Amino acid sequence: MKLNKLVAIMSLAITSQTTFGQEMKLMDSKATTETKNLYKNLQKLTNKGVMFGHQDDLAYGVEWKTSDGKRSDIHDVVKDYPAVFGWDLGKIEYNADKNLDGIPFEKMRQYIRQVYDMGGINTISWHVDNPVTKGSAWDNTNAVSAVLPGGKEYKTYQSWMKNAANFIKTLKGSDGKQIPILFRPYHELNGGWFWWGKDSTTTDQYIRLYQYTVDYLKNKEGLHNLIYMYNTNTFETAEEYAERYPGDKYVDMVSFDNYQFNKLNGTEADLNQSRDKFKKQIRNGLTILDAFAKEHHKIPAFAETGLETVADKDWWTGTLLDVLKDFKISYVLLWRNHGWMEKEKKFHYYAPYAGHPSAVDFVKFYDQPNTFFLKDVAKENVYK
Ligand code: BMA
Repeated sequence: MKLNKLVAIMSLAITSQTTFGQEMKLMDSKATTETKNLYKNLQKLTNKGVMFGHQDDLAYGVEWKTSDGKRSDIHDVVKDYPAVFGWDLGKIEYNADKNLDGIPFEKMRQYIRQVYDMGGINTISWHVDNPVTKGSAWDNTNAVSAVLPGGKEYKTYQSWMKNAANFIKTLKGSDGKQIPILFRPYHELNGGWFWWGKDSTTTDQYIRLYQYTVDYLKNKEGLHNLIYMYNTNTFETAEEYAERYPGDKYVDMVSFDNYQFNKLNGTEADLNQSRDKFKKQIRNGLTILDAFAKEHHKIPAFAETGLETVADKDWWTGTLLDVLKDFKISYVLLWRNHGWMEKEKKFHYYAPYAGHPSAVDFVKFYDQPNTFFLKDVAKENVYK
């Protein structure tokens, strides 16, 4: 073997070791044992394949609205659950009974426990209302300066964070342990639609908000079961991705969201165009994310994606996996299976259900050795 080839192979081995190696540590030095173990096992799993995640998976599906927590559109198709389950805290700020999409918090708590008990992983986002106007998260009226120390809604926001913290504190497994959560606050930060987004905040304000939230939950509330995620929406350059990064001491995982959009007019041309654009975007995004994760020693994830109604029957292997197979990424999460939306007069869902045209291809996706669902992950005992 030529020396330069040997050096190349050795440096490759070293790079991949330092990427997801032992020195990657949670930024919270007081993290619970289960949380530390989960982080360590996420690194291990990321080297082997990609976990499949789904938002609100156990709560409802396209054709059903309530369940005992066993039903899942994914399970109906592959007889296995996702490995990662997404939940959203929107409306916890008022101690409401239900979240913004109608899931009773009481039930959410049970689902999260069930996931942990089964050996799966929970991730939480928070579409928190605008603290100034009390409009939705999508009300992008400037609000960040008002909630930072000295601001006029500081006290209100403290109480909102307290309500979120109190809910998180109640998340315990049957073993009595605090359940580790991949927490993804202030997501899609480079979009302009949320009040913490680019159109309503400066870079400095965003970073202060993120850091202040972490410090509050970790130091004031004493929560040590959170793995913090940095999350952007679609982006083009490494500079754009890094612009509002709150720093290595505040983040454990790095991620982005990116959806495929087509006009859903059913034409071949429309689909081909949106598919090409999406594949290009996510390949570019994952390439930049991979380099950023390596440089900062963080675990990468593809935190939200999907094509509404999965209007492409080979989407799972032909589009999603066709790009993901070239990257090391901890998980990919598909957004929620709401079903029919009366107001919008359209279907809103991102994962297949039994009998859906893409279900056959989804089984193919499931059968790949490098796509992980609950059975694969439960075997690994990720909290041990
Ligand atoms: C959006 C849509 C909304 C939902 C929100 C928060 O993408 O699914 O219907 O309220 O996410 O889950």
